[in-house]
Amino acid sequence: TIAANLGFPRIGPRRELKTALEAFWAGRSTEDDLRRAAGALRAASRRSQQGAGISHIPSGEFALYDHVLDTACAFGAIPPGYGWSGEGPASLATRFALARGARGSAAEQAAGIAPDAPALEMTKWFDTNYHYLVPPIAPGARFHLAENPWAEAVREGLAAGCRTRPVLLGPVSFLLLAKPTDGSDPLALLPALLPAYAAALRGIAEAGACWVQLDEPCLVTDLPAGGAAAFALAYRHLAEAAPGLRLLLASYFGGLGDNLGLACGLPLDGLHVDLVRAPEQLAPALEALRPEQWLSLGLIDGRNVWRRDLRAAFALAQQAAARPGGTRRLMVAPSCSLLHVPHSLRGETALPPVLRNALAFAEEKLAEVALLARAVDEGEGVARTAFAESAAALAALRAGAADPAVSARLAAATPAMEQRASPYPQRAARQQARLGLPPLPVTTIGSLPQTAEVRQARARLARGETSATEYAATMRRLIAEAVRWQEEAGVDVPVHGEFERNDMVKYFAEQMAGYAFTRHGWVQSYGSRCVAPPILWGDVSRPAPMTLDWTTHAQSLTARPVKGMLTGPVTMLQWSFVREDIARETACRQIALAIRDEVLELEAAGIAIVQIDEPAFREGLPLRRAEHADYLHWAVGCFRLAAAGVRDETQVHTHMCYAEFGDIMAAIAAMDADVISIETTRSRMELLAAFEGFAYPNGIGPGVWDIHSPRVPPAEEMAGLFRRAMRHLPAERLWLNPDCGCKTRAWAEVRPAIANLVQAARTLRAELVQP
Ligand code: THG
Ligand code: ZN
Repeated sequence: TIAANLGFPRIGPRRELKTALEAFWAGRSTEDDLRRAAGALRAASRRSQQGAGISHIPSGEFALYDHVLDTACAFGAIPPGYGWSGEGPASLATRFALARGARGSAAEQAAGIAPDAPALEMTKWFDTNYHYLVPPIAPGARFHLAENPWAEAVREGLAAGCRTRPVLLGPVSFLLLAKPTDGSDPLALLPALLPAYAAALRGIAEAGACWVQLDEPCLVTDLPAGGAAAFALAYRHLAEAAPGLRLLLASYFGGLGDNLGLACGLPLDGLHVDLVRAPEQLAPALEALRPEQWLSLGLIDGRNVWRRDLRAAFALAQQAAARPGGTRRLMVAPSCSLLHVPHSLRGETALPPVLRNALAFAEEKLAEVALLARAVDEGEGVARTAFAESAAALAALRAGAADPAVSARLAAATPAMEQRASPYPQRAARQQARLGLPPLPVTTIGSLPQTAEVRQARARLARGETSATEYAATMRRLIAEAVRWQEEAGVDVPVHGEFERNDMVKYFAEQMAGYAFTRHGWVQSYGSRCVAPPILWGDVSRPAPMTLDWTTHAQSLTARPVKGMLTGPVTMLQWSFVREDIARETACRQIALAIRDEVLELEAAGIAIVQIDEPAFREGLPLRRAEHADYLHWAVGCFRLAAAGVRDETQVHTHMCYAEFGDIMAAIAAMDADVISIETTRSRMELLAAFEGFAYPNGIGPGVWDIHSPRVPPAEEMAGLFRRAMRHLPAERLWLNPDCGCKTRAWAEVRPAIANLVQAARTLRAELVQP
């Protein structure tokens, strides 16, 4: 039985890749320096995996920025304008221009990169928090093997005495993740792509690999028309490409479901299945696989940070070992690549012991994999102590952070608590009577620029270099300056500016019981950007107010209604590593009750508008359509549980970014926020058609300033965009705001942009009176 791995974190135990990339981008290091740093990280990963007892070590899954981008580059799927000659490997300049957009440097110009070449679109990698770059593919695109990074990775490993298993994103998933520029069926390009993949496999075999791993995560989704035929065509072609090379097809992030027969019927040497998310597929997979085929058991969770109950995993492995041929063609592996978990628990010395003992990051997970593989061959005797220890650690965890008051409160929560007192039209009238806002009120999404001063103040507090009193005084001054500026600028609903926050999830998690934080638990989000998700390990409650002081301070300085700013329960859940002893819905409802407490306390203190952000609402959607309704039902319920305790006169806002609302409009309306602000600038208000098509019933602020760009749009441009919105929705329900928070922008951009936004509002209001 082979202990295998599917992919390893790339960012480095201390984010070495981030450091190396950002030094290179800043011109502080050379291409050689960057390549050396990357090579050292790969070498360290190989050593660490060898040390853990893994015999199938992945290679070629490392990427400087993104593996989907690298796949596109290897097969020559590079759009014009980025300085690629059409042959050979794309330069670093080309790759980084694709990833980040042209910077207009002399080096780029010399490399033939158009000064305005935009970054490729970025989107979420299935239901993870990783973002990949979407390769645009022109109609009639031709592919060829422009370089073979997988063969190089095999050679690099062999030179270091390690035969690795290269990992390619499979051709069908690659095409389904790409975006044909003319909107045509991406799978139509498969016949043109397959010869390039075949050439890659031949090169990999020549380099000395025995196995190759082809990742086809699309197999756990609802395939589009022609999907099954595409898989059959692709793998018939690839099986013949390099007869000596063994093909392992990896499915992960869920069960194969209705694609199980398809996957097992392909001419493959092996199939990897995710038995963490879908243990029930083991029996049908064992049934369907041919005796000469290998089965890779994804037994260790690559998506979460918990230690495995090894006896339960071993039971599954034994079930597989009982098949004809027994243990001869078996692999034990994590469920998916370990890209999505932090590197190692070493260094996490500050965690509560009962929590730490129940955790496993990438390195610890590989030790679990190796032990299970050994136990399959040598009998459970070799692992009996470990079995007992893992069970005890998880039991202690469950006992360790339980708070009976929280479960009692949740059990007592009634459906009425998810229901506002009156329907929207009545609430809107009462709110307007209280607030007296002009038509098309102007507001922002909540955060204002995180200047060096703001970040320094927080850092000094964290290092103990300032007292809490001194820090609070700085924050109160910043808030006062921000409120005064918003009044002068003509913002109708000012905010306090969120200077006290870094990450919108971490800030709240730090103030709730039930959460813990790592020191080095970084996970790559995209490129050099990382997040260190908080760990939700116990029952959640809010021991004390979280935002009350800052918000009421801001309100004390102005007669205009200050909007209180909170992060919603679904986003708190989605951007954390979450306990698994209770349902996600239950954990989310606990958070919802904690936020509800804050909402009601803000209301009691006279705050008339509270915004509960849910930027991650859409991304929680399950991969299979059949599971959407259930998720949306409880996610909407959690939002409402957090929001609906207020009186009619209190206005609830929410905010969502990362668009694509078309398919979840009913759920967004069911959240019943009085006002929702959304990102619409980049799609030039096209998104609003969805809101109109659905007849969205409540207030809405379609963003008119794309805060992801340093460009300050003129007032007339914002007004022009907004007039489109006014064609879709009645003016009485419309608000004017940017697309998203302003924390990543500088004051030099925010001041003129907000001035223009207010100017646009004045122009539009005049048109309302005199059309
Ligand atoms: N917070 C959390 N998760 C998230 C987001 C978030 N997941 C999805 C989305 N937003 C990802 N987007 C980003 C954007 C910026 C950064 C990371 C993810 C980022 N990170 C800093 C870095 O890598 O330098 C580190 C931030 C820190 O020090 O905490 O810039 O907003 N939880
Ligand atoms: Zn946003």
